[in-house]
Parts: sequence; structure tokens; C-alpha cells
Amino acid sequence: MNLIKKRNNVFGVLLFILFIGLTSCKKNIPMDLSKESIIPKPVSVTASNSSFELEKGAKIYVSDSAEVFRIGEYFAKILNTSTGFGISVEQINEEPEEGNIYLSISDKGLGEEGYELNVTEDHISLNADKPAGLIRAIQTLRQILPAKIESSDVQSGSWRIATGTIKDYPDYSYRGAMLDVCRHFFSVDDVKRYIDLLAYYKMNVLHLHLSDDQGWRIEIKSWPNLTTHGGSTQVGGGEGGFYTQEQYKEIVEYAQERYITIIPEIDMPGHTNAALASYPELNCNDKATELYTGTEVGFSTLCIKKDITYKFVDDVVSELAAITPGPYIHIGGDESHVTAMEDYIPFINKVQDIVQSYNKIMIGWDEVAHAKLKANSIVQFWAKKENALKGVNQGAKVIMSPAVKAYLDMQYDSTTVLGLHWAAYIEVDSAYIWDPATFTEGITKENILGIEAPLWSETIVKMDDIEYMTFPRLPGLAEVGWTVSSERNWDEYKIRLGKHAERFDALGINYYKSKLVPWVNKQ
Ligand code: TNX
Repeated sequence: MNLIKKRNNVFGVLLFILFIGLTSCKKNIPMDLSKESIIPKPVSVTASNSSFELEKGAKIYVSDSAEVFRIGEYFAKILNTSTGFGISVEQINEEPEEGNIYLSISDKGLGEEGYELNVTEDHISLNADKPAGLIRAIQTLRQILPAKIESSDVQSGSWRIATGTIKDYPDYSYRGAMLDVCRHFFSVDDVKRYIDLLAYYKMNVLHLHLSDDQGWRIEIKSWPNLTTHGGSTQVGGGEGGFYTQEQYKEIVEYAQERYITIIPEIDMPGHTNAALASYPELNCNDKATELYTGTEVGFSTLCIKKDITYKFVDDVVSELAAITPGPYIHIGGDESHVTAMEDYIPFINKVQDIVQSYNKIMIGWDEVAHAKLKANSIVQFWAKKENALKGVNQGAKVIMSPAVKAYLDMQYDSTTVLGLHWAAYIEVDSAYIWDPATFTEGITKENILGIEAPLWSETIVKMDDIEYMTFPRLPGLAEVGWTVSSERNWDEYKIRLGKHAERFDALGINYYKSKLVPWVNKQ
């Protein structure tokens, strides 16, 4: 009897030792944070060679602000979808206990979007000067977690990550993408998905190209035919579509929650056939044009000499400004081939006044530099460096979107089915290997606001097409905007990009499997 008892005791002690051993070594599994494939590459990563495991029962604790709480909820939703842990968000004033995630705001001098991410064996803390920095930090943390974190259903297995500290902030303050919803229309859900994909790579602007020859895509209450008639078709003659102002606000809010600014573009005086077809009075001959479903450019113009044209522009800008919290309105201004230069210049000058009268900053494609730019107006370089230089000489800042590097509608090579190639074939390496600050002689870093990657949709019909042209070039362009050029190197980057294949898969992204990238798909 005694012997049995004694044996049981020994067995119990052994079990206890085993338990302690297991739990403590569970914490000490070494992992190297510096080996993680984070895109864009952060400013500094310091590994401490241990690990943290996210487990059921973990919480997201936030410091005391409603906005940080909301950001915590955004993150909890991502984590809960794939872990199934039911992680909740709670406010706390002191350091949280072990096993949790802590989001806080404090002044570290890391700027508008900078952040510090600290992973120890006991907890994860994300700290930033501003809420936008926390959103960026969350993207880094997502990329450190196992790729299955991006799955849309619950996954099993461990959620262990390497310990260490990441300090990070962007090189350029403006890192954008543009979506042409005119040549083909895309639903609110498609735009939201695009916003999520931009957020994942720390982009902070989505420029929506809302009017063109083939379609007018935003409801203007004082000019209703713009959408009822002008929005009723698209390239190829499909049914087109448009966003109501309520839907546009929904998009703006969704983007805002991810610290992405929506910039609406009304392209004028060219690229206006949809408007000219909707209102005869906008034409010099008072006759409405036919709707257009082809892909030619440069054949339409508003009637520059009529007063009604400026009433129209004022009404449109006024309604758009009222539903756009961001500071910018884009007025297009490109390829106005049938507008005489002596008409084009006063038109842009007047439209610039109108935009300013609604307290917005004007952005225009590089041709607008022919006009007299106001101090804060912005020129978007896409084709002609002489134009961009004209802008710089007037003191304007430049958004760099050189078509030969940044146009997502350019084909990868001659075998790509979607897209165009008038500017170049842009393989994944080419989209990555360029420096905005040295791309054009005479346009230097202090002239540049940032970069933007436009996706024109003449050949882009559905979300799958958007993804195929955008991935995998967009992560590289995001890195061009975020990471200083001295830290960028294609041979090192392509390895990191290759490891994002499993993330693309988990996110369900339809991407181009370029032969230049060593793809690693574990699943
Ligand atoms: C030029 S880029 C355009 C667009 C076309 C695009 C196609 C620019 C300002 N204008 O109207 O869709 O090429 O790549």
C-alpha cells in the first residue's frame, strides 16, 4: 500500500517536472525576427531570438482613446476570423498581463505613420505617435504571424511568432494607387477589397478615376443625368454603373478606418464624353453626343467658352467636396487633344479657383502645369517630364507615376493577355527597380510628395483581373514609396516577395507567377 503511494508520489513529481519543462520550453523556442519577410522593408528590425505564442484567451488591450479602441476591433476581426479565438478588445491603463496584445499611443518622434512593434515572450505591444501608425504596425504584425492568419476560415495549429523590436516609418508621405472605375465599373465590394489589399502593404491613398468618356460613376444630385444616362454603359457596351453619394461615403469611411485617403477625380476638359452625352448644353453646338464604349482617347472636350460649363464644374466640385473629407480633388486635365491650348490654360486656371474655393487642394495630370499653378497645387507626373518640370518650376509638388514603371495596366511581357503596352512591358523587377528621386533629372526628393500606381481599366473587367495586374507589382511599388532607396535591392527583395505567395494564397489573390520570383508556397 505504502509502496504504491510512494510510487504515485514519484510519478506525480515527475509529471510536474515534465509539465514545468514543457511550459517553460514552450516559451523558449528560438525564432529569428530578422528572417521574417516584411514588405515594405522596415527601417530597423532587432531580433531577440525567442518566441511568443498567441493563444486562446488572449485579449487586445488598448490605451484610453475611442479611436485606438476601434483600431483594436479592426485587428481583432482579422485575428478572430482565422484563429477562432474570439479575442476581445478592452481598455486598460497599466501594462497588461502575459499573453496579450497591447496597442498604445505615445510620442516617440516616429511621425504620422511611424510605429514601434515589440514582441517579447510575454506580450506584443504596438506603439505609435498617431493612430495611423498603429494601423501600419498591425500590417507588420500580420506579416510576422503565420500566413494562415489571412485565411477566411478557422485554422488549427500554433500561432507562434519571433520576438524582437521593429521601428519603422515611411520615406514618402504619399503612397497611392489609382483605380479607373470608368472604362469598366467596379462594385463597392470590389473597391473595399482593393482598399484592404492596399492597406496590407501600407499604402495610404486610393485615387478613384470617377469620370471619363465611357462613364460617369458618381452621383451628382444637381446634374442627375450624369449617372442615369452617362453612367449607363462602359467599354464593350456592358451596363456600367455608378456610386450613389451614400455608397461613395461608405467607401470613404472604409478607407478612413484603414488610414487611406480617397482622392476623387473628375477628368476635364477632355475625357468628358459621358457628361457631354448627358447634357447637350455642355457642348458648344448644344447637341448631346452619343454614349461611347470604345477605348480611344483625346476626342472630347467641355465647351470652354460657355458660362454653363463653369456652373457645371462648380456644382460637381461643390457636391464632391462635401462628401470628401480628404484634402484633395483631382481634376484630370490629361490628353485634352481637341481643346486648343489657349482655351485649356484659362480653363484649368478657373477650375483651380473653384477647387480652392471649396478649401481643397487641386491635383492634375502633368499637362496642368501649362496653367498658372497655385502654391499648393500638385502635378501628377505620368508621361512628359517637361510638364512635370514646369510644375516644379512653379513650386508645385509632384506625385510620381511614370507610366513605364508605375502603370499597373501595362503588360508584364508580350504574353500577358490583359493590359496594354503603349508605355512599356513592366516585369515585376522593373516595377521595383527605380528611385522616384532620381527618375527625372531636375525633380528631386524635396519636390516629390510620393508615388502612385494607376490601374486603367480598358481591358480590366473583374476583380480577378484587377488582382492579376496589381499582384505582385503593388507590394514592390509600396516598398518604393516606404523604404529608402539605399535599403532596396531586387535580389534581396525577390526572396521576401516569393515568401508572400502563401499570403497571397491565404488572401485568395489571383496573382501573376512571374518566373523572376522564387515563389514559396507551403500549403
Ligand atoms: C493614358 S494616363 C491615359 C488614360 C488611359 C491610359 C491607358 C492618363 C493620364 N491618361 O486615359 O486609360 O493611358 O494606359
